[in-house]
Amino acid sequence: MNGIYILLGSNMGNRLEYLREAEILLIKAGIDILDESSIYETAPWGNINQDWFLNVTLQINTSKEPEALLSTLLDIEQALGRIRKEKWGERCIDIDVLYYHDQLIAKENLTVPHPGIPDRRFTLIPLVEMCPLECHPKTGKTQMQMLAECSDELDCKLTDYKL
Ligand code: PH2
Ligand code: MG
Ligand code: MG
Repeated sequence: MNGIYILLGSNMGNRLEYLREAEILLIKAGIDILDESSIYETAPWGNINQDWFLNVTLQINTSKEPEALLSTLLDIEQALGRIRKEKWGERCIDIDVLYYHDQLIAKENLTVPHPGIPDRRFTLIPLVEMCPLECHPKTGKTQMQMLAECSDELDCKLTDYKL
């Protein structure tokens, strides 16, 4: 995997506005946005009793190490008013680190690559759009291969929304 990829998700309130605000705060924090996927409207994974999400993946550049990047992302979630209730519960904004180049990190608060990638179409579909042939640093599988093998069948609809 060549690059740093993050996933933004929102399923509360004005979802598109939350994604846009998050992007503005990322830039304000000194994080460069190199590329972005389309925005997808996605069925809730894990806890189906909640509203659909908007999801988008960004390729970023930053001099921050993974832990410092995570802490910036959590600050941005907080600034946008995220309140953590239950695991996989509804959220106005969630920002996850998917890949940090080929780094493998297994810490209590941070696992990279994100362990959910192979099981989630809402993550794999935008990744395939951006970097289909980049390999997962642990399994060596391309994003395309993972999508082909993914058993998740939840809807992931391309939208015309723009950040
Ligand atoms: N995030 C989750 C749990 N479920 N479902 C969709 N469609 N999109 C998400 O971003 C998402 C989810 C945990 O962070
Ligand atoms: Mg998440
Ligand atoms: Mg998160």
